[in-house]
Amino acid sequence: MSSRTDSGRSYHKECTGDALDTAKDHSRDEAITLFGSCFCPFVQRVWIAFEYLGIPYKVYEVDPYQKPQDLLEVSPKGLVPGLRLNEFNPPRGLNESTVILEYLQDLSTATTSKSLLPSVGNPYARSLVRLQADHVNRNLVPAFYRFLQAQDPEVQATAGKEYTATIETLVSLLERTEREVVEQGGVFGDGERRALAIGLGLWFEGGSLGWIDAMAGPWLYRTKVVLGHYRGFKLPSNPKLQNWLDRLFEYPAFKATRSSDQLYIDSYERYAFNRPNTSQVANAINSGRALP
Ligand SMILES: N[C@@H](CCC(=O)N[C@@H](CS)C(=O)NCC(=O)O)C(=O)O
Repeated sequence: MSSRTDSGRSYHKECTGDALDTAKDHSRDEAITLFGSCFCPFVQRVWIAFEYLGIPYKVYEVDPYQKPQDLLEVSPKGLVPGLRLNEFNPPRGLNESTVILEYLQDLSTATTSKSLLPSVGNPYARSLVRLQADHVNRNLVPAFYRFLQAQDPEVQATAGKEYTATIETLVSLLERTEREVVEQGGVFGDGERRALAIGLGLWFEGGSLGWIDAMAGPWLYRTKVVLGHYRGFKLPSNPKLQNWLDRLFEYPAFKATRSSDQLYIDSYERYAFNRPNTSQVANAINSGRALP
């Protein structure tokens, strides 16, 4: 059943559930301050990476719609996520979730053995993962908002089909990666399969968190919770997709950044009823422009 009445709920300003515990554990000053908002999937992307890579950080929750001065200093459009790099004097800022993800990956390559990407010795595997991420940014994310913001039932039905198609394309890119990077060349033992799957993410049973998990996971979780609630949406019935998502949503670095489902349902009501001036993302979707 999809919910049809706008009850006027607004976005939350503080994490709940596991995410709140994680935020409390990261409330002391550190070399990096993460400017974030509890409902935001772009923030969750980089938060997952901090958790997985084990990079020290402080969480600082801000309201990006109020555009506080300290947020504008690190993120010129006043969008979260932003990073303040306190090791510089004066501190420097960094914004854009995908750029921040690259930054954290580079930091971790220099300091720890953990990686969200396949090794630099396997450029083709890295490119396949980037193709997946490119598809998510170019197609899946905008289609998510188009579907959620569509009001007319016929437009909703079309937008739902288009969104499903973007998930199916992601699945076929994951399958291609599995075929070309892991399966190709005959029979491997489990150890070799696991080694080949490093950086390819939780799609691979027994694998660890990867680039695509961080890039796509936040929207896939909101697909289940928010699109399920407001649009009665069901993911394509594909057992491999379902198993991937079950593993991902319960994976420690992902779970640690999840608020309660109710927080997302409340926070996305504005999008589901396409209230005017919901956000820069919502305005871009309504006017057919690229996302900010
Ligand atoms: N391209 C940006 C998008 C970030 C973004 O849109 N964040 C939203 C919250 S989910 C925001 O800060 N919105 C404030 C606004 O619309 O003014 C990124 O990838 O970091």
